[in-house]
Amino acid sequence: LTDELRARALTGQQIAIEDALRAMDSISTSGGSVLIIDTDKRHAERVQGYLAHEHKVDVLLEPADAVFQVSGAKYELALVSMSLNDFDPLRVCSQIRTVDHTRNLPIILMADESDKPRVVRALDLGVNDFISRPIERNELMARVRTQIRRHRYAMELRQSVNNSIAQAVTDDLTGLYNRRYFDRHLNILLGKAQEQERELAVMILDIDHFKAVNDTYGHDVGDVVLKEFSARVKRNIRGVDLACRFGGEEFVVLMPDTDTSNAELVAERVREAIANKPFEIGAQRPLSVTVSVGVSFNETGADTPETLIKRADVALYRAKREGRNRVIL
Ligand code: GH3
Ligand code: MG
Ligand code: MG
Ligand code: MG
Repeated sequence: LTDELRARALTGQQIAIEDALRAMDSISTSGGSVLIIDTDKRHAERVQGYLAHEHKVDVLLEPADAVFQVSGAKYELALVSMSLNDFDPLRVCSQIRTVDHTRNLPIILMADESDKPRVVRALDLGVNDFISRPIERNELMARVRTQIRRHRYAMELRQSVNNSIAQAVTDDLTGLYNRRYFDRHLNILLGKAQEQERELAVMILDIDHFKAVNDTYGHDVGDVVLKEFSARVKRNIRGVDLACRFGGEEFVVLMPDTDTSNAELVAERVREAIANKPFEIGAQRPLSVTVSVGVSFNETGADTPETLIKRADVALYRAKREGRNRVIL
């Protein structure tokens, strides 16, 4: 398909999925990072020899250290022997499944005929595959490739889903949350605040005379200022506060569990963080920027998202009228 046809035929989301699938098709199955867990040194080394020309293979002879070893490195596959002396191989596997960042590690069991009943149970418990001893080289290589391919597919998919989610909720220029995310979040936070009779403060910020920045220095410099402005806002609020680009050069911050005096403190801190240090705009002299801020508070039970925002907006316009570069509650 040409780009134009694609754009017409598919929505953005479909394009993202198509791209992810295409990326997955080109995933290689070699150069894997494999860990063999086996107390039988000779056997482990033979298996290692089978795989070594295609993958990077470590051997762990001490199953007690398995979880430690696996979580410390970026393995893409564990080959676990069903004969581990005093250790229960299924326990080793379930430990690997318990630790957060090894949960998705593929596991292949190396099993004797007599291990079959336990292997079946292990497959039920989430082990990915098994291979019978004596191990046949080509079979081993095929099973290893399959698991590595699946693992890499899954990682790729997880990554691209995470990226799309992140992209859907953020503003491209500033990296702050976007308006859509803000609206949903305000609904949820306000509901919670009213249910639990807790405080919620809303702060709206609007850069002063921003049109003059664009008119004097150009749109690109305006964008640089918007980015730096956002970074400063972010640095001066808490992790639980939610900062979002409301539109243009207007921003809003939601502050849960924040009373009047704390909200005023934060708003003043942000205002100063903007006003006290001129913005670097490349070759030209640093630029003084100021911001006006309006703050409102949830009046338990009575407020809707709209009334809450409206009051902050009224406060903001008072701040503008009274001379800008100030906070009004
Ligand atoms: P006031 O102090 O009353 O807020 O004055 P102002 O000039 O900031 O207000 P106004 O709302 O008139 O101007 C906002 C300007 O912000 C106009 C618009 O071109 C600019 N703007 C909006 N979005 C962007 C953007 O993404 N990048 C840049 N560079 N400028 C933007
Ligand atoms: Mg304006
Ligand atoms: Mg403005
Ligand atoms: Mg504005």
